[in-house]
Amino acid sequence: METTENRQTIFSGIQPTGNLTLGNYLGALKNMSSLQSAYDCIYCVVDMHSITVTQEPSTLRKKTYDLLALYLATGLDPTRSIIFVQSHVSAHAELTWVLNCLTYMGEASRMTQYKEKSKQHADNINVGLFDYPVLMASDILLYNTALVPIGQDQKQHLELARTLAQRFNAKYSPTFIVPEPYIAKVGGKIMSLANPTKKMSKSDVNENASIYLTDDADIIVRKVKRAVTDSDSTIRHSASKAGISNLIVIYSLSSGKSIKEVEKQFEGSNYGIFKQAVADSVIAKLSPIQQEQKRLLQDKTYLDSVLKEGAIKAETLARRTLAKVYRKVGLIPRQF
Ligand code: ATP
Ligand code: LTN
Repeated sequence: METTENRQTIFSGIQPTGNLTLGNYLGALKNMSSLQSAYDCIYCVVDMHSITVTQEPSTLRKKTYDLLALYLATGLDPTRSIIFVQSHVSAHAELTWVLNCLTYMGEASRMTQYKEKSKQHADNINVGLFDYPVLMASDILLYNTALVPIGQDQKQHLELARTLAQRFNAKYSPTFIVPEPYIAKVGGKIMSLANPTKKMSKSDVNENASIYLTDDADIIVRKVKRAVTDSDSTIRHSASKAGISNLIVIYSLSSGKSIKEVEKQFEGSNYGIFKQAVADSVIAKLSPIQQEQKRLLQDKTYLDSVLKEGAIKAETLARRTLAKVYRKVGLIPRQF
């Protein structure tokens, strides 16, 4: 990692569960990759977050490698960034314990994601699910993170991380950097194709609601053509045209054109022509990523070497912070 004194640190993570969607790519992965040129980046596969809902162990193992390969295929570069799996650095769980003791039941209960997931998994509302945002705060705070690229849905969790950092700093002494969210102006919330007032989500049960990063060209064309739009026929970005606006954002991000340019390009076109162009630009973006991911998954030795190197580097940084935290709260240093 080319560390220079004045580069800020970025930390972000994605859970290795569900089928990642175009929303994950445009809202998170794409930015994670481009930020590498200006920041020291740390990117984590947050497998411990995944087990807050029931997981089949063999599927979780497979999905962890799938996500790692996807990270690399979208351009995350282990020679420039630290790329690792959360459970390989035990300091994440250890800092969570300390931060738990500074987190109020009330503030954790107010988390929207906790409330939603509790409804979705009513038979398994476990303490881990409740504690999810504290583990996320630990991920971030261990690395002196200045900026956290996330989608809009994670803003509330980041707010809690900020609160916990400030609370710890005030109670003991300045220790943690108070992190800022980094939310893309365009693409921070890609909407569902089936219901454009709802976020495109990898846990949506309706398969037509999301474009999965594994979808082939035919499926992408079919899903985009079926995307819910209004009965008007102008291709214009506006609050009253949620479906078309979402497709404009998707086209804009996958083609690299601004919203204005897209509106201009399709002035006078109909929805059919526009939808085909959206599908084509998504396919052009995703297909090289899919091929590279497939190639990488055949090279387990390489993937394991990336994980090893990433964990060693992350461990060194995380231990340093954890030791400081333990000392400040009054836990005596161990003697071996
Ligand atoms: P779930 O629906 O199971 O909660 P998710 O689709 O939100 O999952 P996460 O693993 O929680 O996926 O998110 C990974 C990253 O992708 C996060 O930074 C999240 O904010 C971002 N993200 C997820 N969905 C979208 C979306 N529709 N638009 C933009 N960013 C998104
Ligand atoms: N909660 C996040 C995933 C996540 C994360 C993080 C994101 C876990 N730890 C640290 C940024 C920084 C999610 O569901 N997208």
